[in-house]
Amino acid sequence: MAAAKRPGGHGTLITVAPTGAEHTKADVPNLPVTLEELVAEAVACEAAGAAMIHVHIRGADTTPTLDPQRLKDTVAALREQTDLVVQLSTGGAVADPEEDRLRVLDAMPDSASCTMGTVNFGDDVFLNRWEFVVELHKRMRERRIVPEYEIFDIGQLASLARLLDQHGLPAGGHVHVDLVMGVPGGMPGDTETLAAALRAIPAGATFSATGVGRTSLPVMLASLSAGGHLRVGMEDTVSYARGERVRDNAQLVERAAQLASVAQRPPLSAAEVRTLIGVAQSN
Ligand code: KMH
Ligand code: ZN
Repeated sequence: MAAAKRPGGHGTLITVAPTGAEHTKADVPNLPVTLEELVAEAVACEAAGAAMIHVHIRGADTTPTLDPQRLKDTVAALREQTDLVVQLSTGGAVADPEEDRLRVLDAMPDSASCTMGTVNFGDDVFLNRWEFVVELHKRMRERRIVPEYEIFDIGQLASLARLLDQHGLPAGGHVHVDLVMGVPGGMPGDTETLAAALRAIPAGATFSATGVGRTSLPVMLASLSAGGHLRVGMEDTVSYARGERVRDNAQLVERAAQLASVAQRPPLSAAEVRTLIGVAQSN
């Protein structure tokens, strides 16, 4: 865990994942689900220190959708109103068909998630067949979309090594990994597991980490201590502290930015993150 040797070690990439596909608007009334709510949250999160946004969208009925036109409109609105690196989720919701997930790339985001294997996901299964992962990787390369490899369990890092070995580096030539920890069915969200995962991360790769639910803070502190970057947001946690619900996504970004600054690795700007992970600069 040689923090200083990892690219981007001088600053912290903070990604906000504001919505996700799991929480309902009925259960979490402050979850951003309309385009207006999403953009307002994105603007506030950028001001608080976020440089990238991991986006799941919702339909008019507030349930998750991968509607192509809505995705394009979302990318356009976020580009218009913010400088954030726009990352679309290709994970979607657990029941989304592979074809719909692949079609997400036609919205031409800066970045897209690419989960490196199948994992139990609470009572569901988040299915990511090998052939599907390879197809995502290939289509992202063709479109010059920079992947963020989502890792829910340590074995998926072996799959990432196999992918890079068999199919080459992604667009931008840099490998960035996001450890999603604490999902029931995936790897636990604790320091020991993060340290074990880092031993399997490709040389030269950057990584961020996010802890789901109550693992949010331990994972954030562990990642900072290991030279890693951070993802926070209501996709992953809707409680701010014991017995206290999250006010909004900016509240989570503010805390991440404060902790990153305490760690002497203050938030990176969106432009710095574009350079770090190999996304073309915006105009
Ligand atoms: N909603 C989860 C089933 C991703 O965005 O790429 C998958 C997920 C991963 O959130
Ligand atoms: Zn997601």
